[in-house]
Amino acid sequence: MAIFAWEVKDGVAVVTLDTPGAPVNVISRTVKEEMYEMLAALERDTDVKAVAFFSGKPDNFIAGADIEEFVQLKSAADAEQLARDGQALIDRVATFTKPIVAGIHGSCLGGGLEFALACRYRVATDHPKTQLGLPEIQLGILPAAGGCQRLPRLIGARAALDIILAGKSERAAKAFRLGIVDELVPPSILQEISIAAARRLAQAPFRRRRKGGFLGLLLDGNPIGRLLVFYMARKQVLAQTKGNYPAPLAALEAVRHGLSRGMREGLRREAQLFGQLTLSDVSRKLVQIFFATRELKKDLGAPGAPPPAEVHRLAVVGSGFMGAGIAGTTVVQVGIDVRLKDADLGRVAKGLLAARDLVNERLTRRRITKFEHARLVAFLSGSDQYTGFGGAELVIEAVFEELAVKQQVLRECEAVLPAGAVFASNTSTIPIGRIAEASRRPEQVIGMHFFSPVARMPLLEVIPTAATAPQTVSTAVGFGRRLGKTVIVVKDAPGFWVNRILGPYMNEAAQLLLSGVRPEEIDRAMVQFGFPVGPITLLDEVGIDVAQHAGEVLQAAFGERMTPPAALAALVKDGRLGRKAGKGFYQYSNGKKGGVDPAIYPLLGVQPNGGIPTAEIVQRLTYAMLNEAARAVAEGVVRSPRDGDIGAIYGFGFPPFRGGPLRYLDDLGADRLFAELQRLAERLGPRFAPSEAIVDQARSRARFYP
Ligand code: 3H9
Repeated sequence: MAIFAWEVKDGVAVVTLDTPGAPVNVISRTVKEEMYEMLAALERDTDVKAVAFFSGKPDNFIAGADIEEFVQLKSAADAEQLARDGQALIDRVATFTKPIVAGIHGSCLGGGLEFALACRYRVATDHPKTQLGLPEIQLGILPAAGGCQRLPRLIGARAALDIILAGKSERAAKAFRLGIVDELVPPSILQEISIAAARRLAQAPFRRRRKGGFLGLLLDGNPIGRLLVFYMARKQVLAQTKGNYPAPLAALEAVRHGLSRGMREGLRREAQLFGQLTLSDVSRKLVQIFFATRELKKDLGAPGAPPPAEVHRLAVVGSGFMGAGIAGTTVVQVGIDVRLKDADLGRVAKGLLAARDLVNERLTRRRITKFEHARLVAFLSGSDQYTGFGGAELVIEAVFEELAVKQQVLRECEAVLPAGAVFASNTSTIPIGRIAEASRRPEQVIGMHFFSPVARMPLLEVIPTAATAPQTVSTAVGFGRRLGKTVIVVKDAPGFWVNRILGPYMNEAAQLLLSGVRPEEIDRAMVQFGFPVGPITLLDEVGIDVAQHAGEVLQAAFGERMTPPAALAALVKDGRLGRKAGKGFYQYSNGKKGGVDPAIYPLLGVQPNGGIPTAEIVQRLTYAMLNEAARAVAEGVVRSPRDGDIGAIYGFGFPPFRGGPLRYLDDLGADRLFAELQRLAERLGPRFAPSEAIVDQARSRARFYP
C-alpha cells in the first residue's frame, strides 16, 4: 500500500498521507523517499495547478520526524546528515513550483509542523486534538528541519522562541492568533476550504499580513529590540534549566544565527547543533523516557490481564482536597458522571465546589466553551448517603487515613455497589491488603494512590494485593490513563514506591538542617541538581504533618534507618504545617512564598553555620535515595527499573535528564556508590550502610539496564 495517495480535482491534487499500519504519520526515511517521488510526479502533471495536502489518520497530521531513527544514529556526523536530508526535503516543499496548502487536523508536531511551515498556506481545524508545536526540546534536540528558521520569520522571534524553547504545542485557535495558521475551520469543512485555498493560490499569490502587534514589531523589527529578545530568552532558559539542558540554548543559537546571517547559514548551524545534541547523554535519556512512557501506555498492569472494564460512572467517598480533586479531574478529563459522598452535606457542597473549580479553570483558560462547561458541571453530583452508587463501576475512597474508617467505608460501599464494581483506596500509608481484609470480594479491591494536587500531578500508583484480580488491575490502570496519568503498578508495601524512596531523602534533608545547613542552601543545591523544587520546599508543599506521618509509617515498617529526626515534631507542634498553614520552613503571605522564617532555628535548636559544602549536600541526599531505591527494586516494589524511573520522574520530579534514579545509579556505578555509602556510614551513622542490593550489585557489577 502506498503512503501517499492523490487524485486531481479541477486542477488541485488532493494528497493524503497515511502510513499503512502505523498509529501516526511520521517522517521516516521511506516517507521522505516517497514524498520526493510524489512531488516529482505532481510537478510533471500539467493538470495539477496546486496541491492540497491532508493526513488520512483520524487525529494526527504528522507527529514529526521518526524518533526511532534517532536512536540508531552512531555519530554526530550521521545525525547532522539526517538533519540536512530533512532540510533538503522541506526545502523542496518550500520551493515547489505549485502552491501547496496544508489541511491540518490532529497533532502537527516537530518535523510535521516544519513541513506545514514550508507549505504556502495552512488551514487547521478548530478541534481540541489539533495541536501545533515544536516539542523537540523535550527530547533534548532542536527543530532541525528549518523550524528554527521558518517559525521566527513567520511570527517573529519573540513568539517563536516562546514555542521552541519550551517545546510547546499550541491549540489551533492560538496558532491562528499567532499567525502560524492562516485559516481556522470546523473539521467538517477542512477539505473543502483547503482545496478552495489551493485553487485561489493557483491563480493569485497570497500576501500574508504579519501578526504580532506593535510590541512584536518593535522588538523583532530592529536589531536592538532583537538583542533584547535574545538576552531575555537566554536569561529565562538559564533560570529554568540551571544549565542542565543544552538543547534550549542551542535552539536559541540556531535562531539567532539564522536571523543575523540569513536562512542558509541558519540551516547549516541548525543541522550542526542537531548533530551534537542527538548523540548527547541528555538527549539519549530524554528519548529513553519517551519510549518508556509509550510502553507504559500500552501496559495493562498485570500479565494476561483482560482489557479494562468500562467505567461510565465514578463514585468518590470523601470530599476533601484529594476526593474533590479526583472528582473534578474525572469530569474534566473523562466527562462521565461522578457521585461524591461525605458524612454531611456541608462537606459534600465544599467538595463539589472544589471539583467545579477545576472545570471553571478550563473555561477561564479557554480550553472549553460555555456550553461544554455547563455539560461537564452537570456530571457532578453529591450526597451524604450512598444513593447513586448502585450505577458506579468504580469507587475511589479518599477518606481519613485510618484503617477502621476505611474498612467501614469499604463495607458500606460493598453493600450498595453493583457486583462487578471495583473498590479503590487512595491511601498513601495503609496497606491495601489490610483494607481488603474487610471485603467480601477482595479480588475487586485495589489501591489507586494519587498525588496532590490531583489535577496537576502526572503520576498514579496502582497497588494490587495478592488477592486482586487481573481485571481489577487493568480497570484501575485504564481509568488512571483516561485521567491523563502515567500509571505504574507497584507492590503493596509500606510507602509503595514514591514515598518509600522519598523517605530517606526527606529524612536526610532534615538531618542536614539539624547540622546547621540553611533550608535555602539545601533547596538551591537540589534545584541545581535538577529537581523542580528542593526537599525543604517540598516538605512545606506536602505539609510537614503529612510528611511526618508518612515518615512514622516507614519507620514502623523498616526500623531505624528510616527514623525521621525528632525536630520535625517541634515544628508541627508549633502549628508550622507548611504552605497550607501559612507558615512552615518558609514564610507565606497571600499564598506567595517568601524567605526562610528565622523562627525555625530556635525550634530546631540550631544556628545556621554554613559548614557543609554543596557537593556533600547533594551526595548525602541522592545517595540516601539511591540506596533505598536499589533495596526496593530488589524487593520487587516496582515491576521493572523502567517503572521505578518513570515513577520518580513523574512522581516528584527526579531530574529527567538524569534518566531517573536507577539510570543515575547505573551511571554512577554500584561499586562507587557502595564505597561512598560505606564512607558516609562510618562518618554519619548506620543509616547510610549500603543495602544488600547495592552490595550484590557492586560485587557482580550488575546494572539495572543493559
Ligand atoms: C523531530 O521532528 C525532529 C525534527 O525537527 C528534525 C529532524 C531532522 N516518531 O503517544 P501515542 C508513535 S523530533 C516515532 O501513544 P497519542 C508512538 O511511539 C519529533 N514514533 O499516541 C506510539 O507508537 P506505538 C518531534 C512516534 O495519540 C504511537 O506513535 N515530535 C512519533 O497519545 C502513538 O503514540 C514529537 O516529539 C515519532 N515522532 O499521541 C511528537 N510520534 O503505538 C511525539 C508518535 O508503537 N509524539 N509515535 O507505541 C507525541 O507527542 C504523541 O505520540 C502524539 C500522539 C501527540 C503524536
